[in-house]
Amino acid sequence: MELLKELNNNGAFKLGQFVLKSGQNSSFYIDLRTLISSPDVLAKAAQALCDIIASKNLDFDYIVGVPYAAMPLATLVCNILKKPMLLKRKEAKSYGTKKLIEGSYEPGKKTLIIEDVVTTGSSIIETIEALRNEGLVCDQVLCVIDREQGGVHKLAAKEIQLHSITSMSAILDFLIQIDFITPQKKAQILEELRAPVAANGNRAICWSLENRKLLLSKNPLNKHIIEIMMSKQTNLCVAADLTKTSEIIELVQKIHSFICALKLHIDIIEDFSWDFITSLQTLAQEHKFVLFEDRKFADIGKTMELQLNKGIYKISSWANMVTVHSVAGDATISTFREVVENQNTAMEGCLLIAELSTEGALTRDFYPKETVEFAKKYPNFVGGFICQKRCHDDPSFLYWTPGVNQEQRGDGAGQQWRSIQQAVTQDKNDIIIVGRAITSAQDVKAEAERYATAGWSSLISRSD
Ligand code: 5BU
Repeated sequence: MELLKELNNNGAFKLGQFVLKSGQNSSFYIDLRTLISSPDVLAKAAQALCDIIASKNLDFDYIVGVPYAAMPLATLVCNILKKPMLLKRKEAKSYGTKKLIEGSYEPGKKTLIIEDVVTTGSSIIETIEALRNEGLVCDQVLCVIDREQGGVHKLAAKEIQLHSITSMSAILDFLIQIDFITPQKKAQILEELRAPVAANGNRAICWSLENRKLLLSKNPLNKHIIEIMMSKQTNLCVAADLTKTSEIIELVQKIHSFICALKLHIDIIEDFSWDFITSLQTLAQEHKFVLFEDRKFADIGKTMELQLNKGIYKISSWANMVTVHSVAGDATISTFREVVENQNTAMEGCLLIAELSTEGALTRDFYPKETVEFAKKYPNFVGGFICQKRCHDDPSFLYWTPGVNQEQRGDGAGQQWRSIQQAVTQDKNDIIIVGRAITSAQDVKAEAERYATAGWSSLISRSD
């Protein structure tokens, strides 16, 4: 009760219209990110977990927090109980030991798993399977909140016992007691959560930017872009395919209010200089847009790393995002994690090219689908896709599309253009990438405004 009060005071329980990770619509949202921002509440939650360990007499040798949200909690519990911790990586390291589990352990010993919120239990099962593969014994899980959405049964089927401090119904009862919700509201929330989650994504996923932002706490690139899109009301990315730095700066000075991203091909610029990069960065900072280098990386991981960090352009030092071909396989994509996580780079993430806009492109058949599978493995730094039609049903990704021109249909050199209405309303992309239609216009500023207005109105009037 004390902990529920604290969580509530810290804004952990929210009423509104939300889309959950499962795709379910819900009028209630539990935001436990507030835990790490409030040291007192975090400490209280850790103590409550220790109390359960004592009252249930749980016996174990190590503690593992399910990555990432539960790791701080697990650390505090280890500290209180003076027990050693193990770390489970989300993906195996691409270098050195390639281990999934970090820390010293002996096979056959017992591990207690700690989680913040349990929904269906799938991330716990993934963690436990990795630990069991290392020969560790793992059959007890301790969580702060059981959302009562089948987690207990799913875990029991794998011989795992779930213990929780509190549950969805206990939280809703507490919120009724403090007059935050009515009993009718509780019934409605439980009903919403009972709605089945369709594996094929047929359910009505809410695609509004407002809701999508909630899914993005772990993806800095998309969080940044959605914030810009919402505050500037634009889904326009201009492709500045000009060859002189002065032309690009002049272009940006005219169009900055209408764009969420500026896309460059740095290797077509004839008079590249670091002053140019500094000017672009200042403009991007002042007028809120991201710098997007459309480098289309496609090589072994080590070479991509060099191409990102070295050479004349040192792309990762200034570009917030880049494009990557999936053709070289998903292991090479993991290269980007270290670049994105390095504090000294500007990189926030990358887009995978699922489908090119050109006539006869080989990015068809199995290709977009396999590209999506790669992206799903790296949700923290793959922001989404370059595609022609929205290639996946997950609203936490953004779908960027080139090949947009309101007047013309092709450039005679393979490029295929279609209208904004086709690209956003029919093909369900989020961000339009427009080059020559704007850069070659008589009145560049007016044209950028026209594309931004039409793009945004198509996006916000789309229901899915
Ligand atoms: P356009 O002038 O609107 O055709 O410019 C489109 C830009 O998008 C240009 O910079 C291309 O390099 C880029 N592009 C594309 O057109 N098609 C693709 O499939 C990919 C990138 Br990926």
